[in-house]
Amino acid sequence: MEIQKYEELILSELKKVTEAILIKNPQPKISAKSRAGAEISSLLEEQFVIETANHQFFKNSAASPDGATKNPWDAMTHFSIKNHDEVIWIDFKAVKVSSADSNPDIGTPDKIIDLINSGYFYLVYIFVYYEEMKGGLQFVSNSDGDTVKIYFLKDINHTFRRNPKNQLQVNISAKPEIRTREEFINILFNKIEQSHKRQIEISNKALGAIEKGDVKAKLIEMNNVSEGKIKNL
Ligand SMILES: [Ca+2]
Repeated sequence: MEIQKYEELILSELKKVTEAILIKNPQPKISAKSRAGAEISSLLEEQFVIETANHQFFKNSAASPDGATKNPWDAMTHFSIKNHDEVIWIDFKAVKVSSADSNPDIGTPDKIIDLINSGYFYLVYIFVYYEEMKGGLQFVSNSDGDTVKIYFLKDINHTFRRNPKNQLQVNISAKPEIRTREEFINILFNKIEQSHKRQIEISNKALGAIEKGDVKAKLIEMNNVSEGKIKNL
């Protein structure tokens, strides 16, 4: 099977499942306050398992254990086709429509490296959108008119970056780009390399400033003045 067709099938089936969940839960009883993202994720995880219990392609779906914030996936499933079993890791992203221009962390690159090393490839982001309403929240569509935006990490917009906390980041509105799996491995390692180089540059600059010693000398001078005032009391 052609890889691109295979990927399109996985995404379209995942999208259908997520849309079905949203239709069944248009206004979940979740307060649109600080923990809304985590609570929406829990709802979607649970419902994903239920919705795929007897699915043509998705088997043995699981939701992340309660409170396991370091779990590499929110939900996972096995995409099964012609005796081929593909593990899929799902990361749900609940976006408040009013904050559509943020750059959230989307996970450490170590996750995808582990997944590829174990013989799989597909970490998928599923974005849903919500707005506050009286007594809770409701799912809505984004500015493109989609209630669900879905893409594989492998197809992430090329503007993504790795930050110094070893987290990948991308603008929430950035559109995915189709690339091959190998192209993704290459771009991922370019980004990791660029990130380390930026950090070296920042550190070199800081070391240069320390070497010059002005800041430290100024602090010592200021401290002498302050201490002098105390000593003269
Ligand atoms: Ca998530």
